[in-house]
Amino acid sequence: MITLKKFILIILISSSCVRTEHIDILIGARCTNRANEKGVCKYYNDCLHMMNKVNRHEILKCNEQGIICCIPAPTTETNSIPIAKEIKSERISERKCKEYSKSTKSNVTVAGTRANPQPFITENDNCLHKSTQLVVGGKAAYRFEFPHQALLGYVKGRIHNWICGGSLISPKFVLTAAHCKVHEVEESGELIDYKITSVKLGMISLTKTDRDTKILRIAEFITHENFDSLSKYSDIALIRLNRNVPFSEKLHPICLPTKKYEDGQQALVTGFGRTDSRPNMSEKLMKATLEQYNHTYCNDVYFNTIDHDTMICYGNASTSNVIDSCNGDSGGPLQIKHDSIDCSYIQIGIVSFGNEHCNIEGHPGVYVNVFHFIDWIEKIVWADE
Ligand code: 4AZ
Repeated sequence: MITLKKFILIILISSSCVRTEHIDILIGARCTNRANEKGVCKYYNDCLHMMNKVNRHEILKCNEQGIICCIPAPTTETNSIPIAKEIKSERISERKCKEYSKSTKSNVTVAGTRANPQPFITENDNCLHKSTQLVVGGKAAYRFEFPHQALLGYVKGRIHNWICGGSLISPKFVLTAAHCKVHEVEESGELIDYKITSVKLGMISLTKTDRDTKILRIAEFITHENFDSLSKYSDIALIRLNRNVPFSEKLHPICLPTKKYEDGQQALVTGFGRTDSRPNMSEKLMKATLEQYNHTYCNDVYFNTIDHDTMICYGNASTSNVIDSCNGDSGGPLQIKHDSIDCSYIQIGIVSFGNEHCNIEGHPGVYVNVFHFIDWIEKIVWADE
């Protein structure tokens, strides 16, 4: 529909629209209108969105012959294409996840054939954990199945213990639980603090190492500023390693989540934590499938101490064979297979706490909701990007 005002405007401008050489010089010149908006001199016909200006006095003419100061249309105008708002920019952790997954591929040169003598380069997929099988009960992981799994080492005098878990998330950072900073042990009636000193990667066994196992020193232990050791709120920390870890198909990082997962979501927990009723850590890396418990139920079990945003509860509903994480699994990852990036896992939780007897029926374990802390992680891990 054309309003009377717009009609007058068209007559006014089109009647004086004569193109001469002198006018061509004006076209493209910068101009500023009375509202101090910046534009470019254009023929009225090349700037039709200005038709929407209700007050024609706002339209500044660059000359008297149909050239106006054309102010670019705002992107929020109703007639603009509404895609700009919907384009979701990729998080740095997503970009890094794709980049790191390339370490599981290698380029190989294939010799030419008689019919096609030119050699060509092709990509080899070296992924060592292709299966997406779920695990029934706790089971030993196979070699290189969890290439991001870390073990944290503690020292007191000449005694060295591997106690908490962690996960490699970049060449220099391991994600873990804040409560893993120190390890308290009762010795002859006294509480002794063991200090964290090292990180082990690329291992399948608690104590044995081989040529794929790496032991690194800790440069810095960064505890989340809101960590509360009593409630275990914000039980999340980052370990800065003293050097970069070279990636391969045997050792590469886990990805961070891009969303919060729902009740019933299944995930794998891994660690060297206590199994059955044995008092010691497991010699083998173990894996178990758990599922997300409803928040209200979990909050009831833990006497209203579970924070809905920062904590998630995972357990196993089986009554015959209760599966759980346990002492020593703390700091380790709760993960799922990546649905779109080949050979990658996504870490949705960090083992935080639970019932001290572990496999109690109807008693899920409590995990840090990693998704809630993505901004905090990204700011530290990829600070220079
Ligand atoms: C621990 O002390 C621990 N069942 C970790 C997880 C759970 C219990 C205890 C959850 O490291």
